[in-house]
Amino acid sequence: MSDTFFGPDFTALTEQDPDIAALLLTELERQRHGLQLIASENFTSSAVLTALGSTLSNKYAEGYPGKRYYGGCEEVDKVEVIGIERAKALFGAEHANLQPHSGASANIAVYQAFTKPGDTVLAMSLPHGGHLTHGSKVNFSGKWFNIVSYGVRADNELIDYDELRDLAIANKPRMICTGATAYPSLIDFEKVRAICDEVGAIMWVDAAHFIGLVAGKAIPSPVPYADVVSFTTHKVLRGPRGGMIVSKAEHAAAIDKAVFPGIQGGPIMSAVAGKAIALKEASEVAYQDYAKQVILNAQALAAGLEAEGMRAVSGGTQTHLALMDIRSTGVTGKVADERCGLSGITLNKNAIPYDPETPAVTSGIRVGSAATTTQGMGVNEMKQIASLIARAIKDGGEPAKAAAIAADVRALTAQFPVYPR
Ligand code: DSN
Repeated sequence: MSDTFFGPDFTALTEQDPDIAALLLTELERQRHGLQLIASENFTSSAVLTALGSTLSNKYAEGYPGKRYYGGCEEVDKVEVIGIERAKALFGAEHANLQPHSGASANIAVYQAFTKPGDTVLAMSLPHGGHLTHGSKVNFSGKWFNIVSYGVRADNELIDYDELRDLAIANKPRMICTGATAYPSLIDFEKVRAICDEVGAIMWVDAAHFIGLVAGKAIPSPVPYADVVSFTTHKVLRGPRGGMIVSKAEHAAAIDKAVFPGIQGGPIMSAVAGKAIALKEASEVAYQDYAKQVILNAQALAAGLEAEGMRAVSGGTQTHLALMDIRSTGVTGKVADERCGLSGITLNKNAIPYDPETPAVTSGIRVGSAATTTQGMGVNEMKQIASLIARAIKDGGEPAKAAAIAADVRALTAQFPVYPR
Protein backbone atom coordinates (compact mmCIF):
# COMPACT_ATOMS: atom_id res chain seq x y z
CA MET A 1 0.00 0.00 0.00
CA SER A 2 1.65 3.22 -1.05
CA ASP A 3 1.16 6.41 -2.91
CA THR A 4 4.03 8.55 -4.04
CA PHE A 5 2.01 11.64 -3.25
CA PHE A 6 2.44 11.07 0.49
CA GLY A 7 6.24 10.85 0.19
CA PRO A 8 8.72 8.37 1.72
CA ASP A 9 7.31 8.61 5.27
CA PHE A 10 4.07 7.06 4.10
CA THR A 11 5.75 3.65 4.16
CA ALA A 12 6.52 4.17 7.85
CA LEU A 13 2.94 5.25 8.55
CA THR A 14 1.64 2.20 6.72
CA GLU A 15 3.70 -0.05 8.99
CA GLN A 16 2.89 1.82 12.17
CA ASP A 17 -0.82 2.44 11.65
CA PRO A 18 -2.24 0.58 8.67
CA ASP A 19 -5.81 1.51 9.59
CA ILE A 20 -5.25 5.26 9.30
CA ALA A 21 -2.85 4.85 6.36
CA ALA A 22 -5.52 2.94 4.44
CA LEU A 23 -8.09 5.66 5.11
CA LEU A 24 -5.70 8.38 3.91
CA LEU A 25 -5.37 6.45 0.67
CA THR A 26 -9.06 5.83 0.15
CA GLU A 27 -9.81 9.51 0.84
CA LEU A 28 -7.15 10.49 -1.70
CA GLU A 29 -8.81 8.16 -4.21
CA ARG A 30 -12.21 9.70 -3.44
CA GLN A 31 -10.80 13.17 -4.10
CA ARG A 32 -9.08 11.98 -7.26
CA HIS A 33 -11.95 10.13 -8.85
CA GLY A 34 -15.06 12.04 -7.75
CA LEU A 35 -16.28 15.50 -8.64
CA GLN A 36 -15.66 17.90 -5.76
CA LEU A 37 -18.30 20.62 -5.99
CA ILE A 38 -18.59 21.74 -2.36
CA ALA A 39 -18.29 25.52 -2.74
CA SER A 40 -16.08 25.83 0.34
CA GLU A 41 -13.51 23.21 -0.68
CA ASN A 42 -10.47 23.18 -2.93
CA PHE A 43 -7.30 21.21 -3.63
CA THR A 44 -4.44 22.92 -1.85
CA SER A 45 -0.94 22.70 -3.29
CA SER A 46 1.58 20.03 -2.38
CA ALA A 47 3.72 22.84 -0.96
CA VAL A 48 0.97 23.77 1.51
CA LEU A 49 0.41 20.11 2.43
CA THR A 50 4.13 19.77 3.06
CA ALA A 51 4.04 22.69 5.51
CA LEU A 52 1.03 21.16 7.28
CA GLY A 53 2.92 17.92 7.77
CA SER A 54 6.10 19.63 8.95
CA THR A 55 7.80 19.85 12.36
CA LEU A 56 6.27 23.29 12.85
CA SER A 57 3.36 21.28 14.20
CA ASN A 58 5.50 20.57 17.28
CA LYS A 59 6.09 24.19 18.25
CA TYR A 60 4.19 26.15 20.86
CA ALA A 61 4.30 29.87 20.11
CA GLU A 62 1.74 31.66 22.27
CA GLY A 63 1.98 35.36 21.56
CA TYR A 64 3.17 37.15 18.43
CA PRO A 65 6.53 37.44 16.64
CA GLY A 66 9.10 38.95 19.04
CA LYS A 67 6.61 38.71 21.96
CA ARG A 68 6.21 35.00 22.70
CA TYR A 69 5.60 33.22 25.98
CA TYR A 70 7.89 30.31 25.04
CA GLY A 71 11.51 30.03 23.95
CA GLY A 72 12.70 28.59 20.66
CA CYS A 73 10.40 30.69 18.51
CA GLU A 74 13.09 32.27 16.34
CA GLU A 75 12.22 30.30 13.21
CA VAL A 76 8.45 30.35 13.58
CA ASP A 77 8.66 34.09 14.23
CA LYS A 78 10.21 34.50 10.78
CA VAL A 79 7.52 32.34 9.19
CA GLU A 80 4.71 34.34 10.78
CA VAL A 81 6.28 37.71 9.86
CA ILE A 82 6.61 36.61 6.23
CA GLY A 83 2.97 35.52 6.25
CA ILE A 84 1.75 38.78 7.79
CA GLU A 85 3.68 40.87 5.26
CA ARG A 86 2.36 38.78 2.38
CA ALA A 87 -1.23 39.15 3.60
CA LYS A 88 -0.88 42.93 3.97
CA ALA A 89 0.62 43.23 0.48
CA LEU A 90 -1.86 40.90 -1.24
CA PHE A 91 -4.96 42.53 0.26
CA GLY A 92 -3.63 46.08 0.61
CA ALA A 93 -4.38 45.79 4.33
CA GLU A 94 -2.92 47.80 7.18
CA HIS A 95 -2.92 44.85 9.59
CA ALA A 96 -3.11 41.06 9.35
CA ASN A 97 -3.47 38.25 11.89
CA LEU A 98 -2.80 34.72 10.62
CA GLN A 99 -3.49 32.86 13.86
CA PRO A 100 -7.24 32.06 13.86
CA HIS A 101 -7.63 28.30 13.76
CA SER A 102 -10.72 28.52 11.53
CA GLY A 103 -13.27 30.88 10.05
CA ALA A 104 -15.50 30.48 13.10
CA SER A 105 -12.53 31.30 15.37
CA ALA A 106 -11.79 34.39 13.32
CA ASN A 107 -15.41 35.47 13.68
CA ILE A 108 -15.45 34.87 17.44
CA ALA A 109 -12.36 37.08 17.63
CA VAL A 110 -14.17 39.82 15.70
CA TYR A 111 -17.05 39.76 18.22
CA GLN A 112 -14.50 39.75 21.06
CA ALA A 113 -12.62 42.72 19.60
CA PHE A 114 -15.59 44.99 18.90
CA THR A 115 -18.56 43.97 21.02
CA LYS A 116 -19.75 42.97 24.47
CA PRO A 117 -22.36 40.29 25.14
CA GLY A 118 -25.81 41.79 24.68
CA ASP A 119 -24.72 44.26 22.01
CA THR A 120 -26.81 44.53 18.86
CA VAL A 121 -25.28 43.15 15.66
CA LEU A 122 -26.91 43.28 12.23
CA ALA A 123 -26.09 40.27 10.06
CA MET A 124 -27.44 38.18 7.20
CA SER A 125 -29.81 35.43 8.26
CA LEU A 126 -28.61 31.86 7.80
CA PRO A 127 -31.69 30.74 5.81
CA HIS A 128 -30.92 33.52 3.32
CA GLY A 129 -27.29 32.50 2.92
CA GLY A 130 -25.56 33.79 6.06
CA HIS A 131 -23.44 31.72 8.45
CA LEU A 132 -23.94 30.10 11.85
CA THR A 133 -21.66 32.71 13.44
CA HIS A 134 -23.82 35.52 12.05
CA GLY A 135 -26.43 35.02 14.74
CA SER A 136 -27.92 31.56 14.46
CA LYS A 137 -29.87 30.68 17.61
CA VAL A 138 -27.88 27.46 17.97
CA ASN A 139 -24.55 29.32 17.83
CA PHE A 140 -22.80 31.44 20.50
CA SER A 141 -23.54 34.50 18.33
CA GLY A 142 -27.29 34.06 18.57
CA LYS A 143 -27.15 33.19 22.26
CA TRP A 144 -24.85 35.99 23.45
CA PHE A 145 -25.78 38.89 21.18
CA ASN A 146 -28.91 40.72 20.15
CA ILE A 147 -28.78 39.73 16.50
CA VAL A 148 -30.99 41.53 14.03
CA SER A 149 -31.11 39.65 10.75
CA TYR A 150 -31.50 40.96 7.23
CA GLY A 151 -32.13 38.88 4.15
CA VAL A 152 -32.66 38.97 0.43
CA ARG A 153 -35.69 40.33 -1.38
CA ALA A 154 -38.34 37.78 -2.34
CA ASP A 155 -38.59 39.09 -5.91
CA ASN A 156 -34.92 39.06 -6.97
CA GLU A 157 -33.13 37.17 -4.14
CA LEU A 158 -30.58 39.98 -3.79
CA ILE A 159 -29.62 41.82 -0.60
CA ASP A 160 -32.12 44.56 0.09
CA TYR A 161 -29.88 47.52 1.01
CA ASP A 162 -32.93 49.67 1.79
CA GLU A 163 -34.06 47.09 4.35
CA LEU A 164 -30.52 46.89 5.68
CA ARG A 165 -30.40 50.67 6.15
CA ASP A 166 -33.87 50.78 7.75
CA LEU A 167 -32.89 48.02 10.20
CA ALA A 168 -29.62 49.79 10.97
CA ILE A 169 -31.37 53.09 11.70
CA ALA A 170 -34.06 51.38 13.81
CA ASN A 171 -31.71 49.14 15.83
CA LYS A 172 -28.46 51.16 15.99
CA PRO A 173 -26.19 48.09 15.88
CA ARG A 174 -22.70 48.17 17.31
CA MET A 175 -21.53 46.19 14.27
CA ILE A 176 -22.89 45.30 10.82
CA CYS A 177 -21.76 42.06 9.20
CA THR A 178 -21.91 41.34 5.49
CA GLY A 179 -20.74 38.14 3.88
CA ALA A 180 -22.42 34.79 3.36
CA THR A 181 -21.99 31.13 2.59
CA ALA A 182 -24.64 30.79 -0.10
CA TYR A 183 -25.00 34.16 -1.77
CA PRO A 184 -23.99 33.99 -5.45
CA SER A 185 -23.92 37.76 -6.10
CA LEU A 186 -21.45 40.50 -5.29
CA ILE A 187 -21.94 42.69 -2.22
CA ASP A 188 -21.97 46.47 -2.57
CA PHE A 189 -19.36 47.35 0.06
CA GLU A 190 -19.61 51.08 -0.64
CA LYS A 191 -23.30 51.04 0.24
CA VAL A 192 -22.68 49.03 3.40
CA ARG A 193 -19.91 51.46 4.44
CA ALA A 194 -22.29 54.38 4.00
CA ILE A 195 -24.89 52.67 6.21
CA CYS A 196 -22.27 51.89 8.85
CA ASP A 197 -21.12 55.52 8.83
CA GLU A 198 -24.70 56.76 9.10
CA VAL A 199 -25.37 54.75 12.27
CA GLY A 200 -21.84 54.66 13.70
CA ALA A 201 -21.43 50.88 13.35
CA ILE A 202 -18.27 48.84 12.87
CA MET A 203 -18.21 47.40 9.34
CA TRP A 204 -17.31 43.71 9.45
CA VAL A 205 -17.07 41.69 6.25
CA ASP A 206 -16.97 37.91 6.57
CA ALA A 207 -15.24 37.24 3.25
CA ALA A 208 -14.61 33.52 3.83
CA HIS A 209 -16.23 32.42 0.60
CA PHE A 210 -15.01 35.02 -1.83
CA ILE A 211 -11.67 36.23 -0.45
CA GLY A 212 -9.84 34.03 -2.97
CA LEU A 213 -11.58 35.87 -5.79
CA VAL A 214 -10.51 39.16 -4.19
CA ALA A 215 -6.92 37.88 -3.91
CA GLY A 216 -7.04 37.00 -7.60
CA LYS A 217 -8.37 40.46 -8.46
CA ALA A 218 -11.46 38.91 -10.05
CA ILE A 219 -14.00 40.80 -7.92
CA PRO A 220 -13.93 44.05 -5.89
CA SER A 221 -12.23 44.02 -2.49
CA PRO A 222 -13.98 44.85 0.80
CA VAL A 223 -10.65 45.79 2.42
CA PRO A 224 -10.68 49.52 1.52
CA TYR A 225 -14.17 49.87 3.04
CA ALA A 226 -14.32 47.58 6.05
CA ASP A 227 -13.02 48.07 9.55
CA VAL A 228 -12.34 44.36 9.69
CA VAL A 229 -12.42 41.46 7.23
CA SER A 230 -12.39 37.86 8.47
CA PHE A 231 -12.02 34.82 6.26
CA THR A 232 -11.00 31.23 5.89
CA THR A 233 -7.90 30.28 3.97
CA HIS A 234 -9.01 26.99 2.41
CA LYS A 235 -11.81 27.89 0.02
CA VAL A 236 -11.09 29.63 -3.31
CA LEU A 237 -7.90 30.96 -1.68
CA ARG A 238 -6.63 27.35 -1.82
CA GLY A 239 -4.57 27.41 1.36
CA PRO A 240 -4.62 25.19 4.45
CA ARG A 241 -7.72 24.89 6.62
CA GLY A 242 -7.70 27.93 8.87
CA GLY A 243 -8.74 31.52 9.40
CA MET A 244 -7.29 34.99 9.00
CA ILE A 245 -8.26 38.57 9.83
CA VAL A 246 -7.19 41.79 8.14
CA SER A 247 -8.12 45.22 9.46
CA LYS A 248 -7.42 48.91 9.64
CA ALA A 249 -4.32 49.75 11.70
CA GLU A 250 -6.44 51.43 14.37
CA HIS A 251 -7.99 48.02 15.19
CA ALA A 252 -4.74 46.04 15.14
CA ALA A 253 -4.25 45.85 18.90
CA ALA A 254 -7.89 44.93 19.56
CA ILE A 255 -7.82 42.19 16.92
CA ASP A 256 -4.53 40.71 18.10
CA LYS A 257 -5.64 40.72 21.76
CA ALA A 258 -8.95 39.16 20.79
CA VAL A 259 -7.28 36.26 18.97
CA PHE A 260 -4.63 35.74 21.67
CA PRO A 261 -5.17 35.67 24.60
CA GLY A 262 -8.84 36.44 24.00
CA ILE A 263 -10.07 33.26 22.39
CA GLN A 264 -7.08 31.08 21.52
CA GLY A 265 -3.88 29.79 23.06
CA GLY A 266 -0.98 28.75 20.86
CA PRO A 267 -1.29 29.20 17.12
CA ILE A 268 -0.93 26.16 14.86
CA MET A 269 2.38 27.18 13.32
CA SER A 270 2.31 24.51 10.61
CA ALA A 271 -0.97 26.05 9.44
CA VAL A 272 0.49 29.56 9.68
CA ALA A 273 3.33 28.39 7.39
CA GLY A 274 0.75 26.90 5.02
CA LYS A 275 -1.13 30.20 4.97
CA ALA A 276 2.10 32.08 4.15
CA ILE A 277 2.75 29.71 1.23
CA ALA A 278 -0.83 30.04 -0.06
CA LEU A 279 -0.56 33.84 0.08
CA LYS A 280 2.59 33.69 -2.06
CA GLU A 281 0.84 31.41 -4.54
CA ALA A 282 -2.20 33.71 -4.64
CA SER A 283 -0.03 36.71 -5.50
CA GLU A 284 1.11 35.10 -8.75
CA VAL A 285 -0.35 35.95 -12.16
CA ALA A 286 -1.36 32.31 -12.71
CA TYR A 287 -3.60 32.55 -9.65
CA GLN A 288 -5.33 35.63 -11.08
CA ASP A 289 -6.10 33.62 -14.21
CA TYR A 290 -7.40 30.84 -11.97
CA ALA A 291 -9.70 33.19 -10.03
CA LYS A 292 -11.25 34.55 -13.23
CA GLN A 293 -11.74 31.03 -14.57
CA VAL A 294 -13.44 29.99 -11.31
CA ILE A 295 -16.15 32.59 -11.97
CA LEU A 296 -16.53 31.67 -15.66
CA ASN A 297 -16.83 28.03 -14.64
CA ALA A 298 -19.43 28.72 -11.94
CA GLN A 299 -21.44 30.70 -14.49
CA ALA A 300 -21.17 27.86 -17.03
CA LEU A 301 -22.20 25.32 -14.40
CA ALA A 302 -25.22 27.41 -13.35
CA ALA A 303 -26.21 27.88 -17.00
CA GLY A 304 -25.83 24.16 -17.62
CA LEU A 305 -28.05 23.31 -14.65
CA GLU A 306 -30.62 25.87 -15.83
CA ALA A 307 -30.59 24.15 -19.22
CA GLU A 308 -31.47 20.97 -17.29
CA GLY A 309 -34.54 22.72 -15.85
CA MET A 310 -33.21 23.92 -12.49
CA ARG A 311 -33.35 27.59 -11.43
CA ALA A 312 -30.33 29.65 -10.41
CA VAL A 313 -31.14 31.65 -7.25
CA SER A 314 -30.42 35.41 -7.52
CA GLY A 315 -30.57 35.11 -11.29
CA GLY A 316 -27.19 33.42 -11.67
CA THR A 317 -23.76 33.88 -10.16
CA GLN A 318 -20.99 36.47 -10.15
CA THR A 319 -18.77 34.37 -7.89
CA HIS A 320 -17.51 30.81 -7.42
CA LEU A 321 -20.82 29.31 -6.36
CA ALA A 322 -24.31 28.80 -7.63
CA LEU A 323 -27.36 28.09 -5.53
CA MET A 324 -29.89 26.07 -7.50
CA ASP A 325 -33.60 25.81 -6.77
CA ILE A 326 -34.29 22.22 -7.81
CA ARG A 327 -38.00 21.98 -7.05
CA SER A 328 -38.73 21.46 -10.74
CA THR A 329 -36.98 18.08 -10.54
CA GLY A 330 -39.49 16.86 -7.96
CA VAL A 331 -36.59 15.92 -5.69
CA THR A 332 -35.54 17.65 -2.44
CA GLY A 333 -32.04 18.96 -1.79
CA LYS A 334 -31.46 16.11 0.66
CA VAL A 335 -32.33 13.43 -1.88
CA ALA A 336 -30.35 15.17 -4.63
CA ASP A 337 -27.31 15.36 -2.34
CA GLU A 338 -27.60 11.63 -1.56
CA ARG A 339 -28.11 10.60 -5.18
CA CYS A 340 -25.19 12.73 -6.37
CA GLY A 341 -23.03 11.22 -3.63
CA LEU A 342 -23.83 7.70 -4.82
CA SER A 343 -22.89 8.84 -8.34
CA GLY A 344 -19.44 10.15 -7.38
CA ILE A 345 -20.50 13.81 -7.23
CA THR A 346 -19.91 15.62 -3.94
CA LEU A 347 -22.07 18.70 -3.38
CA ASN A 348 -24.38 19.86 -0.62
CA LYS A 349 -28.06 20.35 -0.12
CA ASN A 350 -28.74 23.99 0.70
CA ALA A 351 -31.71 26.08 1.75
CA ILE A 352 -32.88 28.56 -0.85
CA PRO A 353 -34.32 31.93 0.27
CA TYR A 354 -37.85 31.51 1.65
CA ASP A 355 -37.41 27.74 1.45
CA PRO A 356 -40.62 25.83 2.26
CA GLU A 357 -38.56 22.80 3.35
CA THR A 358 -36.64 22.41 6.63
CA PRO A 359 -32.85 23.04 6.73
CA ALA A 360 -32.30 19.28 6.94
CA VAL A 361 -34.26 18.70 3.73
CA THR A 362 -34.11 21.93 1.64
CA SER A 363 -35.23 22.74 -1.89
CA GLY A 364 -31.78 23.48 -3.22
CA ILE A 365 -28.24 22.42 -3.92
CA ARG A 366 -25.10 24.54 -3.72
CA VAL A 367 -22.32 23.94 -6.23
CA GLY A 368 -18.91 25.57 -6.42
CA SER A 369 -16.22 25.61 -9.08
CA ALA A 370 -13.05 26.19 -7.03
CA ALA A 371 -11.80 22.59 -6.89
CA THR A 372 -12.65 21.53 -10.45
CA THR A 373 -11.01 24.72 -11.76
CA THR A 374 -7.85 23.87 -9.81
CA GLN A 375 -7.94 20.53 -11.64
CA GLY A 376 -7.82 22.45 -14.91
CA MET A 377 -11.42 22.03 -16.00
CA GLY A 378 -13.10 24.72 -18.09
CA VAL A 379 -16.54 25.69 -19.33
CA ASN A 380 -16.90 22.62 -21.55
CA GLU A 381 -16.36 20.34 -18.59
CA MET A 382 -18.87 22.41 -16.57
CA LYS A 383 -21.51 21.61 -19.18
CA GLN A 384 -20.70 17.92 -18.81
CA ILE A 385 -20.85 18.22 -15.02
CA ALA A 386 -24.28 19.88 -15.22
CA SER A 387 -25.52 16.95 -17.28
CA LEU A 388 -24.00 14.45 -14.83
CA ILE A 389 -25.68 16.22 -11.89
CA ALA A 390 -29.04 16.20 -13.68
CA ARG A 391 -28.66 12.48 -14.43
CA ALA A 392 -27.69 11.77 -10.82
CA ILE A 393 -30.67 13.70 -9.43
CA LYS A 394 -33.01 11.80 -11.74
CA ASP A 395 -31.50 8.32 -11.63
CA GLY A 396 -28.92 8.22 -8.83
CA GLY A 397 -31.32 6.40 -6.52
CA GLU A 398 -30.97 3.25 -8.63
CA PRO A 399 -27.65 1.51 -7.87
CA ALA A 400 -26.95 0.39 -11.44
CA LYS A 401 -27.62 3.85 -12.87
CA ALA A 402 -25.61 5.53 -10.09
CA ALA A 403 -22.69 3.21 -10.88
CA ALA A 404 -22.91 4.15 -14.57
CA ILE A 405 -22.87 7.86 -13.73
CA ALA A 406 -19.94 7.32 -11.32
CA ALA A 407 -18.05 5.61 -14.16
CA ASP A 408 -18.63 8.64 -16.36
CA VAL A 409 -17.47 10.91 -13.51
CA ARG A 410 -14.35 8.78 -13.19
CA ALA A 411 -13.67 9.05 -16.91
CA LEU A 412 -13.97 12.84 -16.73
CA THR A 413 -11.80 13.29 -13.64
CA ALA A 414 -9.15 10.93 -15.04
CA GLN A 415 -8.43 13.61 -17.66
CA PHE A 416 -7.70 16.14 -14.89
CA PRO A 417 -5.64 14.23 -12.32
CA VAL A 418 -5.42 15.58 -8.79
CA TYR A 419 -2.08 15.13 -6.98
CA PRO A 420 -0.66 13.03 -9.84
CA ARG A 421 1.44 10.07 -8.82
N1 DSN B 1 -18.85 25.21 6.02
C1 DSN B 1 -18.70 26.42 5.28
C2 DSN B 1 -19.38 26.36 3.97
O1 DSN B 1 -19.52 25.28 3.43
O2 DSN B 1 -19.79 27.37 3.44
C3 DSN B 1 -19.10 27.59 6.05
O3 DSN B 1 -18.60 27.51 7.33
